[in-house]
Amino acid sequence: MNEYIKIVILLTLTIGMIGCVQKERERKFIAVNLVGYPINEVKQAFLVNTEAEDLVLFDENTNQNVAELSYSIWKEADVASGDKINVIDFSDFVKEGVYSIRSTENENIRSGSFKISGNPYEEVAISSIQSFYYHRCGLGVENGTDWGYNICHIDDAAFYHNKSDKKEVWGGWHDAGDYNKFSVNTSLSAALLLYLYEDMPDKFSDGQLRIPENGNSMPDILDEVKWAMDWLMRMQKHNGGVYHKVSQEKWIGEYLPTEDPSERFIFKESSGATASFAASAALAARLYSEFNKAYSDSLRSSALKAWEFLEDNPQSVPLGGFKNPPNVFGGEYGDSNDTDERVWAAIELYRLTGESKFLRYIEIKFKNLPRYGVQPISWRNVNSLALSSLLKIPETIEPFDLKELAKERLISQANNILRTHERNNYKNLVKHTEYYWGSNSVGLAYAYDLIKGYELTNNEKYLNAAFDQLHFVLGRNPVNRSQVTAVGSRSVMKPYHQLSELDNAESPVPGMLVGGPNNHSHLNGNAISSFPAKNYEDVFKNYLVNEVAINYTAILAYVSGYLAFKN
Ligand SMILES: [Ca+2]
Ligand SMILES: [Ca+2]
Ligand SMILES: [Zn+2]
Repeated sequence: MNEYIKIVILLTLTIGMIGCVQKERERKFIAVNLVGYPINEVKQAFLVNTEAEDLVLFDENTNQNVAELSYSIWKEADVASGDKINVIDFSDFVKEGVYSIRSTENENIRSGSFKISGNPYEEVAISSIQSFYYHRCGLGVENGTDWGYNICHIDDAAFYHNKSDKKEVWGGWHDAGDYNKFSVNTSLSAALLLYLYEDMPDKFSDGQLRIPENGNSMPDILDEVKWAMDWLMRMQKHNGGVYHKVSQEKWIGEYLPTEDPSERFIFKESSGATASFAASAALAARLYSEFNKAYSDSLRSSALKAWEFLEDNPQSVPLGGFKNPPNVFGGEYGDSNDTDERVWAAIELYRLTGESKFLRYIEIKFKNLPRYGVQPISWRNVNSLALSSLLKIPETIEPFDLKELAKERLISQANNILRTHERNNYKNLVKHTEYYWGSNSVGLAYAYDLIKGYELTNNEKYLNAAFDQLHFVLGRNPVNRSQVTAVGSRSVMKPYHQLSELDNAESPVPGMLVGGPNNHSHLNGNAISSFPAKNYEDVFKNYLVNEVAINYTAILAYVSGYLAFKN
């Protein structure tokens, strides 16, 4: 290719890009939380890239205009999306119903419909928790809905490094759009659901979910998590270590769970998986004890055995974190720093046993925990979970007050997040540089930190900003679509979730959070938009933006559950 042709192509591309940017900027719409707004909270919608003097709140049931609306203008365009936003505040409107916001003169300027009701987020929380049932591996899923499937993957699995040897590791949750199973991600997801239960136990009951354990007198959320904990216990070795994952060698295409022909293998143990398991099993042992003492005892001894492995192996196992062997592709979930997972385990084991050795470990390691820049909760970073759990220890901790230090760190983290919130015109919590794979879960992880900031200070500014992130995920965003499958009046309908794509049901499994806008990796190298927050499409094959995952949905469950049930 000669230089001249290169320049022509470059110019064409550049002009194309400008055209594309221009077109994106011209997209005019009204962005709302497409589920709705609680009666007594702040209610805001965004009029995007246009002005309109004639906005009304339209009652969808009576077909009447019920209020005239005004807005305030935000002068600067939003950095992540390029959008110019005008804020419509209708907090004063407190009548329950189903509404939309419309221009009376331009019928193209209208929002999707949304509710104003006492507790619009209860259905979000419950459907996100219910969705875990449709990730269960190793049983026939059948509950009278459209998304059942026959028993799958009962042959899990042979050891990758010794293929003639096998161990029973059926059970657990399929990780994401695919069917592999990862210990660190399962422990994290289970723990988030358990913390939600711990923080508001009277909101969770038996009979709440459509699962086989409905009616066994244990709260259904605990039954669902038990399915995962049972699997994690099967993943434990005799020496206490926990195998890192059960997975195929490489991706071989899309199948229904039952029809997946891939051979699956158990990979070696890692200290990250072992420490995360020790934390989640100790937490579970504490919460299950009032319902099932024998089960709680077995979780407790498994958690203590995992801790023994960690004591025997003070360095990361393997050094540098888990790596896929050569010729193995797909999820790696490697973590080069397991200190945060170990501290989290020690905190949960202290809360379970009261043994002073765990406290001594926390004291020594605590000072070495990285100070917060801003790090969202993930399978490789559990600092926020560890600190917020530490703060639930009722007594003062000697010799120096760890709790004061934890409190100071969590509040400083929350304040950092508020600064992003103030800069973003969409009032979400993700910096424009943070639209990488899974950005929706990053935003909700920050909302978790804000909820902790609120609990520590009672200052509503943290809580309101957490609500704003939920509004973003549920539709008040640059792509004008709820990022939760089949939840909200306009939502993700084509997630990368093999079951939802291949089954006969019209709608995907409801309640799953997709990864969301991703500006760091593009399908076939093609960016969807030149703006980070608009690199999203509701297209099955684009797993980089539209894949679901248990850890995404678990953080959605925590945040939506907390905001739904806090009163
Ligand atoms: Ca139950
Ligand atoms: Ca880590
Ligand atoms: Zn399965």
